[in-house]
Amino acid sequence: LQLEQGLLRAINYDELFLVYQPKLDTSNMRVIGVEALVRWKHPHLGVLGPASFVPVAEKAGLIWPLTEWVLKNACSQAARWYRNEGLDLNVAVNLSPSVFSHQDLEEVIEKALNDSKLPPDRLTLEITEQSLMIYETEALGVLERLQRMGTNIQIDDFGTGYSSLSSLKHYHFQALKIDKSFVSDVVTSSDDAAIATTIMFMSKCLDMEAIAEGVESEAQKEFLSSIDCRYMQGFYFSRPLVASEMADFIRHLA
Ligand code: G
Ligand code: G
Ligand code: MN
Ligand code: NA
Repeated sequence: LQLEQGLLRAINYDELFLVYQPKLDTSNMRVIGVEALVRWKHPHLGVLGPASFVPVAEKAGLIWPLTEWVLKNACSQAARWYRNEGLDLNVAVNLSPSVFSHQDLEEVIEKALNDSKLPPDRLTLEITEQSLMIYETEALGVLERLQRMGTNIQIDDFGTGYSSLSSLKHYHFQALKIDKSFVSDVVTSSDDAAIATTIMFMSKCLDMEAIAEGVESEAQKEFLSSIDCRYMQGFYFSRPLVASEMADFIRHLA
């Protein structure tokens, strides 16, 4: 209960902040975008990760204001990077399944884009397979309209949810994100290697991109490259950074 009450205060009084993890094209070592990840600088408990408060937000009916806060701040930061530092970065926001039941999702996204003046194609929405299952018809309609608006849709944690192969057939997403649970043992587990290879093959057949997440080692990167996976994200390249660290990170990559 205390965490619940604190969370409302956190949203309204900016105790939340975002960190941004680069997604790379490993064929040329360019940053293709960044994923915004929310943190809570709690006055007594220190910095909390989303695993400890997103479920609280869901239960307390605060997922909606939290999502609005994240969208607004991620879009403004992307616009600010461009204006102040000449960094043209696509920013990705994670959407919980429950926000698809909210009627104003499109309006809120449009408002975040308008207020920040961020072009829609600089915003990516990361959704999970669960979103496609629970709200199948609803979500697909919303996603279609959001994509028509110009935003990119990527399927997060791909392969860990109830399979939504039928929605892949009906709907063209920009990318599948290969879940880090498959990447972590991809070098030593022939099962995980087979799963990663299959997801790569499937994404290619369906004309979608694939991004491997949770890449932590050179050996994982090499294996993924060998199955033609060029887009990667993970601690091997960079941990999530605060906004002011991004320009330096990109400069040192070049
Ligand atoms: O940030 P971390 O690296 O600890 O992320 C843990 C989980 O929290 C991931 O599944 C990630 O997708 C999720 N997450 C991070 N930021 C957000 C957010 O702003 N909204 C939602 N709904 N989930 C988030
Ligand atoms: O579910 P989602 O993909 O949005 O989760 C992102 C989460 O993964 C964040 O908590 C982020 O900090 C974490 N993460 C990012 N890169 C790595 C990595 O290389 N290894 C591990 N173990 N976690 C990572
Ligand atoms: Mn994600
Ligand atoms: Na993920």
